[in-house]
Amino acid sequence: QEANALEDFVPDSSSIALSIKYHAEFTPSFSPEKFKLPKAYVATAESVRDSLIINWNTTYEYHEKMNVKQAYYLSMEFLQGRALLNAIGNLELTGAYAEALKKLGYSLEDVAKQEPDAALGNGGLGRLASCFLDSLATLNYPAWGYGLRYRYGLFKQLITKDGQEEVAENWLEGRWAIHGRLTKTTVNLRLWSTKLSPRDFDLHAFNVGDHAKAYAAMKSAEKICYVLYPGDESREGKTLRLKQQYTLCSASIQDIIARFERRSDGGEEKEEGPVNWEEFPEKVVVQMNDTHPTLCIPELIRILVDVKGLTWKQAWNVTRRTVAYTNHTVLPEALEKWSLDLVQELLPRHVEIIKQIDEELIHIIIEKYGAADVDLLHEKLEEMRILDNIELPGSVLDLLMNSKEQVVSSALTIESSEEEVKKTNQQEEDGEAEEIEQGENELKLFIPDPTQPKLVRMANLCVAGGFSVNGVAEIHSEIVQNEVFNGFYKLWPEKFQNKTNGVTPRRWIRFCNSDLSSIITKWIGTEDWVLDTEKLMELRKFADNEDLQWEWRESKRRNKVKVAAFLKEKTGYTVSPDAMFDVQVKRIHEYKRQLLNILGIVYRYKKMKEMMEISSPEEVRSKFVPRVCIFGGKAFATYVQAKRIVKFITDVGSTINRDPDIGDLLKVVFVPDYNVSVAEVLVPGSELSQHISTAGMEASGTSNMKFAMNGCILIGTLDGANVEIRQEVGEDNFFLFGAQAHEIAGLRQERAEGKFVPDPRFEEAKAYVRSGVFGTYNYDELMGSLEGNEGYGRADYFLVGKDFPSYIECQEQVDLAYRDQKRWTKMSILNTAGSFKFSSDRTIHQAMSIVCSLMYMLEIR
Ligand code: 26R
Repeated sequence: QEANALEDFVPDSSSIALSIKYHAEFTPSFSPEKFKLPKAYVATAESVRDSLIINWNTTYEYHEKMNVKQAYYLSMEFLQGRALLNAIGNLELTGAYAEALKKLGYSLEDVAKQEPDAALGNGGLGRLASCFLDSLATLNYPAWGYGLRYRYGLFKQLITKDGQEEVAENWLEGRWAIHGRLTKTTVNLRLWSTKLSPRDFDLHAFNVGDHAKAYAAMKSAEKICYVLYPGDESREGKTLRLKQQYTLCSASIQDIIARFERRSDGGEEKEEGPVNWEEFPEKVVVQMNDTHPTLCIPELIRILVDVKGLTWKQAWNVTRRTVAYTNHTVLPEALEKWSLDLVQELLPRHVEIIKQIDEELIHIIIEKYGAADVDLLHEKLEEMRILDNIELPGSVLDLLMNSKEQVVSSALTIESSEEEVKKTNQQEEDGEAEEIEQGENELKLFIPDPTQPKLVRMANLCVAGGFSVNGVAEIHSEIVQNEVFNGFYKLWPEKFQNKTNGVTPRRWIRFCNSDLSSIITKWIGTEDWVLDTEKLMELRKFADNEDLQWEWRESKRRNKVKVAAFLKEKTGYTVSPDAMFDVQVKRIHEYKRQLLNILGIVYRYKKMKEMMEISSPEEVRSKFVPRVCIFGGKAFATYVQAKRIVKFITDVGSTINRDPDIGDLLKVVFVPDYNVSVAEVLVPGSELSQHISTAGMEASGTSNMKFAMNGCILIGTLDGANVEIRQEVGEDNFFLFGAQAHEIAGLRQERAEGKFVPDPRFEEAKAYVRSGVFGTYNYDELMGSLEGNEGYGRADYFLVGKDFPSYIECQEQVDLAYRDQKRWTKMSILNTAGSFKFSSDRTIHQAMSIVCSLMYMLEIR
């Protein structure tokens, strides 16, 4: 009741100012002398936290009382970014906080900038998890997030003369409640960390002075959660990663089970009695964000069988109805496979369980394909088994032998029943023996290859152990069903589905682009679009309206001015807000083809220089639209080729940006340390954004959605969510180029056969790089990878050369469209209007209504 009384209390700016002052004085960790910015931030955050906790408790108590089905999102990554503005925005207290801080002599914006990003993730997969939590809270779904509380999140990226350098960054302790907009539902993100249990602390060693020994155990426990995704090249690295995954799974599953047990036997109206485990899947759904939390499956079975006393069959059935799997990549090198030896060493009981699941799966496969065609069966088992390169279990071998004998003896029975065929018993026996010998030979097919490692294929375990498998965009889900997991799709078509990704319109328009948001609200006539993005479609009818167009352009320009100031601060480069802002920000990866972008720029630069030799500056200006080309993104610390790309981009930038002939016509800027907060500045101020992966390789992409929402026009291939974005915003409002997914295999084949004839413009760009215009760094390796020289196996595997001509021609179309500012602004408005589908609210609604049809939404108001 106390909570309820507090619940109705809406703070105003005076009470907020009081609460901030209170925390500035009484929150430990600060001496009460001066009330400086960092302290203002902590005090403000503490005050916001008070509001969140009230709602959080209310939410939790309500869910407990109603005993609703609860969704658990398990993820090794959550890329939260900053929390403060998001939290007060969702509480609808932004104005009040701004005013309160003003009374205390601060600007909310400056205070908010004190907060370091919580970068507990690498990129798309982690950011998606955070957007989903926002939508779950906003839509009143009973949900929890589970992750790890890494001491060091993603490294901080420095750009030096040698390219990227990584530094560890210690983010401050965060405040972890995610509040839904206009609702009291507050979703908890529970982040586990590890420490030594006091009973394991070697007090004796400590007392006799062996401090090192006493501390070693502490360190060994704590280090599990020190760093996000440590390099897994070394055995040490791999072991640590596996321990991290197991920590997440075991802690979360134990927590989930405890809550289920408490809810099913607690409460006054409920009957006391044994826990009904059959009910577990009606109260719990565990969504695994990629395969990283796969150990949930054997862990749940382990606890149900070993601790709760269920039979194998019961536990397996409960598990199969509880967990679901989202696939986020089809790149073979990113599909997780663990060495069986390593898992055996760390988790022997789980290996027993995995072997049993593998055995169940083998029987299902045999049932489907029969044992008669041994080659077919072998092929299917190779493709679908969870254990790779591991002998068949005894029961399966017996079954295969028996079925061989049955096939043989039934053939013999038919033969002998035919009167014409007269064979002696001896002959028959000979024949039978021969056949069985042949059967044994065939069974040799199944003997493992001792030169190859024994592996556990986590994705196969997820598909076999879960009730649902989904891809993250239509084209990606097609590839999942028809290629990567086709064997499973034929077995269980009903398991497979698509859930096109989305992003939260709160953080990604309303809060990061309040300028454009007010314009949208003004023209639509309501702010409801923040909760119901379909309303954005209403902008379509004003796309040609000159007043809206003018407001729209002015708003974009104000955001560009902010970007220009930001670039100046971070890189020292001065750029003109009158130029087109052309952006590619995402992890640096060969398949994302930052190389295609930068080679396009190289080519453009060369053409400008050539034209300057023979034409007037006016003529050059009339041919090329001035552009600021912005790059950002981190390369995985040990990914050599990606790091070369970073170095190359910065080298091209330093040559072009210093070229006095070029001036504002072209600038190339690499923004260091791209993260969520940097994106919140860049996205609103971008005009063209690049999503140019080799078709079929980008599962979805999510920044493409953020850019489109903010009125940025996309240039891209038919890949991932680009396909659906183009469909929604209209073909005329998307710059499309490049080969399509279904052509890629054939094109690679062609290349391998030496049939590919490169476009002279591509050759020209590469030769220009090699001529040394961009400095003395040796670019042979980088350019060579596009040609397939010796030592670099996969000749232009990502088909940069193939798509280069259509890319630069498409860029000419971009220039043409930009010159006509009316046309461009209309395209921009239509991008925002057409982006309604890409709200994570839509994704979450689709997922929750199918995955948990038994769950009801709870409105806590
Ligand atoms: C385990 C290790 C090998 C590993 C591989 C891959 C760890 C992390 C990843 C990240 C992958 C799975 C990822 O981030 N995928 C991205 O997911 C986004 C959200 O669905 C997509 O938008 C994006 O296209 C995809 O690359």
